[in-house]
Parts: sequence; structure tokens; C-alpha cells
Amino acid sequence: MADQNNNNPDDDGTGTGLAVKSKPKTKKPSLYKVLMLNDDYTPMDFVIHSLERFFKKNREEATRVMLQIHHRGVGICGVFTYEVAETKVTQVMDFARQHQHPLQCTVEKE
Ligand code: TYC
Repeated sequence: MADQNNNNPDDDGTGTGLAVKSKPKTKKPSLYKVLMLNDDYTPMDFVIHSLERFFKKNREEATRVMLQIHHRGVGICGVFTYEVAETKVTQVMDFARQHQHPLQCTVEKE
């Protein structure tokens, strides 16, 4: 079969080289969970609003995640590549600090 999806640097596409199967060089990036932690002070509405704003959840899903954190102590906001996960954590923690809430977020490898 012709090498249609050609990632092979040894194949110049002229059809004169060795017919070897190309191996995709791309690797799937590792994924990281953004976890949100419960506390006794952050208002439920603020948590719901944060989940809507930074994790693009609708009201129903944001409420479900907030209640899970409230009852179990921790919940998953989303799963992202490392840089995106770290950015979300920073955004949520900055937002919470601005409003003087102790809301905490962390990143954990999947
Ligand atoms: N436990 C908080 C309260 O009763 C609500 C809350 C939910 C806080 C989730 C943080 O990540 C959190 N007001």
C-alpha cells in the first residue's frame, strides 16, 4: 500500500526510496486533572461561578461538581495538558484571592 500519511524523513516522496512503513513521530501529551478542594468559607455561588467561567461548565454541571466537592472534599474540574491545567489553577486562585475567598485548586497527573 502507498504511504499516504507520510511522516518518513527517508522518503522524499518521489517513489524511488526504500518502501518502509512510516512511524508517526507525534506523541500524545500527558494529561493532568485540575482538582478543586472544599473549604468552609468560599460561598457555593462563587464556586459555581468559577466553574462556569474557567472550565466552561453550564450551570447544572457546575452545580453538580460544586456539590461533589462540598460533600467529598475534592472534585475534578477538568483534564488538560500541563500548561493549560497550570493556567486554570492560577486563574481560579487569583480570582478567589481577589474576592478574599480561600478556594484552593491543584494539578494532578492523570
Ligand atoms: N463548603 C463551602 C460552603 O459550604 C462550599 C464549597 C464548595 C467551597 C466547593 C469550596 O471547592 C469548594 N460554603
